[in-house]
Amino acid sequence: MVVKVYGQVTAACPQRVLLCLLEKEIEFEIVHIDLDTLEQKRPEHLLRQPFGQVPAIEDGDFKLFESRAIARYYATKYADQGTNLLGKSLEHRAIVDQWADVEVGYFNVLVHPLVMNLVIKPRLGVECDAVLVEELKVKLGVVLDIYDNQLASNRFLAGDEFTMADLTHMPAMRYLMGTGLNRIVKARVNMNRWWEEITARPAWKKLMNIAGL
Ligand SMILES: N[C@@H](CCC(=O)N[C@@H](CS)C(=O)NCC(=O)O)C(=O)O
Repeated sequence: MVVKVYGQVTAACPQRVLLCLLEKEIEFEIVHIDLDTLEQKRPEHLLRQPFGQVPAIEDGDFKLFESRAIARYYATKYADQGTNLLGKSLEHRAIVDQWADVEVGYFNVLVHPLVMNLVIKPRLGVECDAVLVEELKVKLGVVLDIYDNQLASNRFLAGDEFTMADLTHMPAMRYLMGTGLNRIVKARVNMNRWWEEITARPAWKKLMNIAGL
Protein backbone atom coordinates (compact mmCIF):
# COMPACT_ATOMS: atom_id res chain seq x y z
CA MET A 1 0.00 0.00 0.00
CA VAL A 2 1.46 3.39 -0.99
CA VAL A 3 1.33 5.88 1.88
CA LYS A 4 -0.46 9.12 0.98
CA VAL A 5 1.20 12.11 2.64
CA TYR A 6 -0.93 15.25 2.68
CA GLY A 7 1.25 18.32 2.97
CA GLN A 8 3.55 20.79 1.33
CA VAL A 9 7.03 19.39 0.68
CA THR A 10 8.79 22.62 1.59
CA ALA A 11 7.23 22.73 5.09
CA ALA A 12 9.17 21.33 8.05
CA CYS A 13 6.57 18.98 9.57
CA PRO A 14 5.70 17.14 6.34
CA GLN A 15 9.45 16.87 5.72
CA ARG A 16 9.85 14.98 9.02
CA VAL A 17 7.42 12.33 7.74
CA LEU A 18 8.89 12.19 4.24
CA LEU A 19 12.42 11.87 5.58
CA CYS A 20 11.34 8.96 7.77
CA LEU A 21 9.62 7.23 4.84
CA LEU A 22 12.76 7.71 2.72
CA GLU A 23 15.05 6.34 5.43
CA LYS A 24 12.70 3.37 5.86
CA GLU A 25 12.42 2.83 2.08
CA ILE A 26 8.62 3.03 2.20
CA GLU A 27 6.75 4.00 -0.95
CA PHE A 28 4.71 7.20 -0.71
CA GLU A 29 2.68 9.63 -2.72
CA ILE A 30 2.55 13.33 -1.85
CA VAL A 31 -0.84 15.00 -2.04
CA HIS A 32 -0.08 18.71 -2.17
CA ILE A 33 -1.90 20.86 0.38
CA ASP A 34 -1.19 24.44 -0.51
CA LEU A 35 -0.38 26.45 2.62
CA ASP A 36 -0.30 29.77 0.70
CA THR A 37 -3.96 29.39 -0.25
CA LEU A 38 -4.87 27.99 3.19
CA GLU A 39 -5.95 24.67 1.77
CA GLN A 40 -5.07 23.21 5.19
CA LYS A 41 -8.08 25.03 6.70
CA ARG A 42 -10.64 23.64 4.23
CA PRO A 43 -13.31 21.22 5.54
CA GLU A 44 -11.98 18.25 3.53
CA HIS A 45 -8.52 18.67 5.08
CA LEU A 46 -9.92 19.24 8.58
CA LEU A 47 -11.29 15.69 8.33
CA ARG A 48 -7.66 14.52 8.06
CA GLN A 49 -6.08 17.03 10.46
CA PRO A 50 -8.66 18.72 12.72
CA PHE A 51 -6.22 21.51 13.73
CA GLY A 52 -5.91 22.67 10.12
CA GLN A 53 -2.22 21.88 9.70
CA VAL A 54 0.00 19.50 7.74
CA PRO A 55 1.02 16.69 7.54
CA ALA A 56 -1.54 13.92 7.70
CA ILE A 57 -1.29 10.46 6.20
CA GLU A 58 -3.64 7.86 4.80
CA ASP A 59 -2.43 4.29 4.54
CA GLY A 60 -5.32 2.25 3.24
CA ASP A 61 -8.03 2.76 5.86
CA PHE A 62 -5.56 3.95 8.48
CA LYS A 63 -5.30 7.71 9.03
CA LEU A 64 -2.91 9.65 11.26
CA PHE A 65 -1.76 13.21 11.87
CA GLU A 66 1.12 14.76 13.92
CA SER A 67 4.47 14.41 12.18
CA ARG A 68 6.35 12.86 15.10
CA ALA A 69 3.63 10.27 15.78
CA ILE A 70 3.55 9.37 12.07
CA ALA A 71 7.35 9.01 11.94
CA ARG A 72 7.36 6.82 15.07
CA TYR A 73 4.56 4.69 13.63
CA TYR A 74 6.49 3.91 10.44
CA ALA A 75 9.81 3.48 12.25
CA THR A 76 8.10 0.84 14.44
CA LYS A 77 5.93 -0.79 11.77
CA TYR A 78 8.92 -1.29 9.46
CA ALA A 79 11.55 -1.76 12.18
CA ASP A 80 13.47 -4.30 10.07
CA GLN A 81 13.36 -2.36 6.81
CA GLY A 82 15.73 0.47 5.85
CA THR A 83 17.50 2.42 8.59
CA ASN A 84 16.83 1.30 12.18
CA LEU A 85 15.66 4.58 13.69
CA LEU A 86 14.52 3.26 17.07
CA GLY A 87 17.62 1.99 18.82
CA LYS A 88 18.84 -1.56 19.36
CA SER A 89 18.12 -2.26 23.01
CA LEU A 90 15.54 -1.07 25.52
CA GLU A 91 18.10 1.36 26.97
CA HIS A 92 19.18 2.62 23.56
CA ARG A 93 15.54 3.14 22.59
CA ALA A 94 15.04 5.12 25.79
CA ILE A 95 18.00 7.38 24.91
CA VAL A 96 16.64 7.84 21.39
CA ASP A 97 13.27 8.82 22.91
CA GLN A 98 15.00 11.13 25.37
CA TRP A 99 16.70 13.15 22.60
CA ALA A 100 13.58 13.05 20.43
CA ASP A 101 11.67 14.55 23.39
CA VAL A 102 14.42 17.15 23.84
CA GLU A 103 13.69 18.25 20.27
CA VAL A 104 10.05 18.94 21.19
CA GLY A 105 10.60 20.42 24.64
CA TYR A 106 13.80 22.46 24.31
CA PHE A 107 14.73 22.88 20.64
CA ASN A 108 11.55 23.30 18.65
CA VAL A 109 9.95 25.63 21.21
CA LEU A 110 12.77 28.10 20.49
CA VAL A 111 13.46 27.43 16.83
CA HIS A 112 9.81 27.58 15.77
CA PRO A 113 9.21 31.18 16.96
CA LEU A 114 12.65 32.19 15.66
CA VAL A 115 11.85 30.86 12.20
CA MET A 116 8.39 32.46 12.34
CA ASN A 117 9.97 35.84 13.09
CA LEU A 118 13.03 35.61 10.87
CA VAL A 119 11.67 33.71 7.86
CA ILE A 120 7.88 33.46 7.72
CA LYS A 121 6.82 36.93 8.94
CA PRO A 122 9.16 38.81 6.54
CA ARG A 123 7.79 36.63 3.72
CA LEU A 124 4.25 37.72 4.66
CA GLY A 125 5.28 41.36 5.07
CA VAL A 126 4.67 41.21 8.84
CA GLU A 127 7.11 42.94 11.20
CA CYS A 128 9.44 40.66 13.16
CA ASP A 129 9.50 40.91 16.98
CA ALA A 130 13.16 41.91 17.40
CA VAL A 131 13.05 41.83 21.22
CA LEU A 132 11.66 38.31 21.25
CA VAL A 133 14.24 37.20 18.67
CA GLU A 134 17.10 38.41 20.89
CA GLU A 135 15.66 36.60 23.94
CA LEU A 136 15.19 33.38 21.95
CA LYS A 137 18.72 33.58 20.54
CA VAL A 138 20.20 33.67 24.04
CA LYS A 139 18.05 30.74 25.17
CA LEU A 140 18.90 28.76 22.04
CA GLY A 141 22.62 29.30 22.65
CA VAL A 142 22.26 27.60 26.05
CA VAL A 143 20.38 24.65 24.52
CA LEU A 144 22.87 24.26 21.67
CA ASP A 145 25.76 24.18 24.15
CA ILE A 146 24.14 21.08 25.63
CA TYR A 147 23.80 19.55 22.15
CA ASP A 148 27.42 20.39 21.37
CA ASN A 149 28.52 18.76 24.58
CA GLN A 150 26.48 15.62 23.82
CA LEU A 151 27.94 15.48 20.31
CA ALA A 152 31.49 15.88 21.62
CA SER A 153 31.43 12.28 22.82
CA ASN A 154 28.71 10.84 20.54
CA ARG A 155 28.74 10.68 16.76
CA PHE A 156 24.95 11.15 16.73
CA LEU A 157 22.59 12.47 19.40
CA ALA A 158 21.71 9.06 20.80
CA GLY A 159 25.06 7.35 20.26
CA ASP A 160 26.95 5.75 17.39
CA GLU A 161 24.04 5.42 15.00
CA PHE A 162 21.75 7.80 13.18
CA THR A 163 18.28 7.46 14.75
CA MET A 164 14.94 9.19 15.10
CA ALA A 165 16.62 11.52 17.60
CA ASP A 166 18.66 13.05 14.76
CA LEU A 167 16.02 12.74 12.06
CA THR A 168 13.37 14.64 13.98
CA HIS A 169 15.63 17.70 14.30
CA MET A 170 16.51 17.97 10.63
CA PRO A 171 13.62 19.94 9.10
CA ALA A 172 13.74 22.75 11.68
CA MET A 173 17.57 22.67 11.65
CA ARG A 174 17.43 23.33 7.91
CA TYR A 175 15.36 26.46 8.54
CA LEU A 176 17.76 27.54 11.27
CA MET A 177 20.73 27.05 8.95
CA GLY A 178 18.96 29.17 6.33
CA THR A 179 18.85 32.22 8.62
CA GLY A 180 21.68 34.37 10.01
CA LEU A 181 21.42 32.06 13.01
CA ASN A 182 23.46 29.42 11.20
CA ARG A 183 26.40 31.17 12.89
CA ILE A 184 25.13 29.84 16.24
CA VAL A 185 25.46 26.29 14.91
CA LYS A 186 28.67 26.83 12.94
CA ALA A 187 30.37 28.21 16.06
CA ARG A 188 29.79 24.86 17.76
CA VAL A 189 32.31 22.44 16.29
CA ASN A 190 30.55 19.18 17.21
CA MET A 191 27.11 20.35 16.16
CA ASN A 192 28.51 21.55 12.89
CA ARG A 193 30.25 18.22 12.28
CA TRP A 194 26.96 16.41 13.10
CA TRP A 195 24.93 18.63 10.74
CA GLU A 196 27.42 18.05 7.89
CA GLU A 197 27.22 14.30 8.43
CA ILE A 198 23.45 13.94 8.71
CA THR A 199 22.76 16.17 5.70
CA ALA A 200 25.10 14.02 3.60
CA ARG A 201 22.73 11.07 3.99
CA PRO A 202 21.10 9.88 0.74
CA ALA A 203 17.57 10.14 2.22
CA TRP A 204 18.10 13.82 3.09
CA LYS A 205 19.50 14.53 -0.37
CA LYS A 206 16.48 12.81 -1.95
CA LEU A 207 14.15 14.87 0.22
CA MET A 208 15.86 18.13 -0.74
CA ASN A 209 15.60 17.07 -4.36
CA ILE A 210 11.86 16.30 -4.04
CA ALA A 211 11.31 19.64 -2.27
CA GLY A 212 13.38 21.52 -4.86
CA LEU A 213 15.56 22.98 -2.09
N1 LIG B 1 2.59 19.33 15.75
C1 LIG B 1 2.23 19.34 14.35
C2 LIG B 1 2.55 20.75 13.80
C3 LIG B 1 2.08 20.89 12.40
C4 LIG B 1 2.48 22.24 11.81
O1 LIG B 1 2.85 23.18 12.53
N2 LIG B 1 2.40 22.31 10.48
C5 LIG B 1 2.71 23.53 9.79
C6 LIG B 1 3.71 23.27 8.67
S1 LIG B 1 5.26 22.80 9.34
C7 LIG B 1 1.43 24.06 9.17
O2 LIG B 1 0.54 23.31 8.80
N3 LIG B 1 1.35 25.39 9.04
C8 LIG B 1 0.22 26.04 8.47
C9 LIG B 1 -0.79 26.47 9.50
O3 LIG B 1 -0.53 26.37 10.71
O4 LIG B 1 -1.84 26.93 9.07
C10 LIG B 1 3.01 18.25 13.59
O5 LIG B 1 4.15 17.98 13.99
O6 LIG B 1 2.47 17.66 12.66
